[in-house]
Amino acid sequence: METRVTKMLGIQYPIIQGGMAWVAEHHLAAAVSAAGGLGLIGGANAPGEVVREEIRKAKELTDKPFGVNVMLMSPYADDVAKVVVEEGIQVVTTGAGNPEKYMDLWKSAKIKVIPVVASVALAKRMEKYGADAVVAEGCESGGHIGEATTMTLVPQVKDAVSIPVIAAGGIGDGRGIAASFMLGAEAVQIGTRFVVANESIVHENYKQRIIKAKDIDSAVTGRSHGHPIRGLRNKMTREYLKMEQEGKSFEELEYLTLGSLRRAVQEGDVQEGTVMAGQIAGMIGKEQSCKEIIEEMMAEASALLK
Ligand code: TUI
Repeated sequence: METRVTKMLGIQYPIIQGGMAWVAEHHLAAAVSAAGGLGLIGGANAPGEVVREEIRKAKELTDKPFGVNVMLMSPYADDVAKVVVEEGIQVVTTGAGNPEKYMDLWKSAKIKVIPVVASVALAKRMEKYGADAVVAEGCESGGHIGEATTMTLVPQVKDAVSIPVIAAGGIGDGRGIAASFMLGAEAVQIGTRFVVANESIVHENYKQRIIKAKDIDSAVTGRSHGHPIRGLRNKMTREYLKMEQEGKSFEELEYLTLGSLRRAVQEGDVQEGTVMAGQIAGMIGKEQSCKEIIEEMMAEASALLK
């Protein structure tokens, strides 16, 4: 399944890993890249120097290319944008905003720039500003999401741009990959399934919460203040949604979630922490290595696309 994306990135399989905050650290990124996909280190809200360390540790684990996701709402986004250039990173994805102001810097460093978009408008704008591909991410995804579903967004983005489109949101097996290709994608971005990978450092409670999740177990918090986040239902999401209904302010809601993703990922507090995950969690049934995940998905997809 060679596509413009596999050729551009020098990867064996058309699979890129989501740049998940707190989850996408060097072990996971290196394992996905070593298995023939494109691993990513998630910059999230981390300072530039922390991201630099992660990049260096990933380089020790694999010779294969890997990328960095720059989370544009981070107060450290400017620093991370420079660190990726200094560390010779060849692929950058961006999320939760418009990366226009970094395009010149990255393009002059010959970095492949792949913004994650949730609308046709941003996809077109990114192409105009020199993006090499876009990830069209539907609202089935975990974490910060837009409004459109993957099924509706991917073909509309495909029709609107000439650069390759990578599908994301709700993809967790070979059927999802095959379906994405039918919609015009030339690769997929996978998040939730890699959260439960053996190489993922998230707390076992977090992995088990995903493994036990059912189809309708996720909820979207933050719609009232324009920053919707999808995660698995728990005490935190119930309280958050109740406070949103009561019209509580952004500050009060923010206070509730301060550090809550870290608490779930590192301490395993899956009741009061934030368990970001996509709607496909209901289909994910076991922990496997990144290599097993990728090879199983590719075998299924290849058989369907024959
Ligand atoms: O970025 C993501 N997913 C994320 S980022 C994240 S960390 C975080 N934590 C707390 C609050 C906010 C973020 C967790 N999950 N996915 C890519 C993505 N980007 N989804 C949607 C968007 C997006 C939305 C609106 C991109 C651009 C945009 O508008 C930009 C503009 O200026 O038009």
